[in-house]
Amino acid sequence: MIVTRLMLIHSADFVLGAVSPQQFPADGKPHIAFAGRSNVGKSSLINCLLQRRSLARTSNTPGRTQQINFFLVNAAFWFADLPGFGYAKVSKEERERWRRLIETYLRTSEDLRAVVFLMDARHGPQANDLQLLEYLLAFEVPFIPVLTKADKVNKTERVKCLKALETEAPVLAAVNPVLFSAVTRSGRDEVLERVEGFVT
Ligand SMILES: Nc1nc2c(ncn2[C@@H]2O[C@H](COP(=O)(O)OP(=O)(O)OP(=O)(O)O)[C@@H](O)[C@H]2O)c(=O)[nH]1
Ligand SMILES: [Mg+2]
Repeated sequence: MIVTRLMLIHSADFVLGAVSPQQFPADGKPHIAFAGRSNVGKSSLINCLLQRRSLARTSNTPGRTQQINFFLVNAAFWFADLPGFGYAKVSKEERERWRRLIETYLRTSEDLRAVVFLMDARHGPQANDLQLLEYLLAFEVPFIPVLTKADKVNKTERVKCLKALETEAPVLAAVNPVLFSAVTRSGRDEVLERVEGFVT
């Protein structure tokens, strides 16, 4: 039997919320970013990975994370919680500002190793998700696809979501999306293992 030892999280601290590119950490430590539509579960996944109840703020109010929140993990690498995109109730200007901030981050961050790409397991890829995918491909950023809220789907819905991914975003389907639930914590170890592969 092969026993792989999973990375231990011994420290995790919120360091800053960046509203402009000058604030992005550039200390040479690797970055892993978490991206996806508003309310998809980015902050919940970060809290689950870091074993902290509310380090990253979660909410029932979509669009609450309006800056790029940076967490330093094990004093060795950064987690970047990107603002959720695609939330209809914010102004057009605000949405455009977020889009530019995210785009600049993905395009210019030298230490960005991979993006954890979150999609809701109930809905499959949406137009906004495909836009994000285009950025990642254009800027050559590797990605780890994660289907969130797995506790809310049954097997039939899960299969349907995976089929939709295969047709609409075969490049995502090809790298084996991880099914994750912040409620049951299923999929946590697999996400962490893949993250580890990019930061060590
Ligand atoms: N059932 C279930 N609910 C979840 C899961 N993950 C997140 N949620 C809920 O979904 C809502 C949004 O979660 P967040 O983690 O705040 O989502 P987010 O992507 O960070 O949202 P923004 O920062 O607004 O873009 C919260 O009410 C969470 O409790 C999950 O795996 N299962
Ligand atoms: Mg959030």
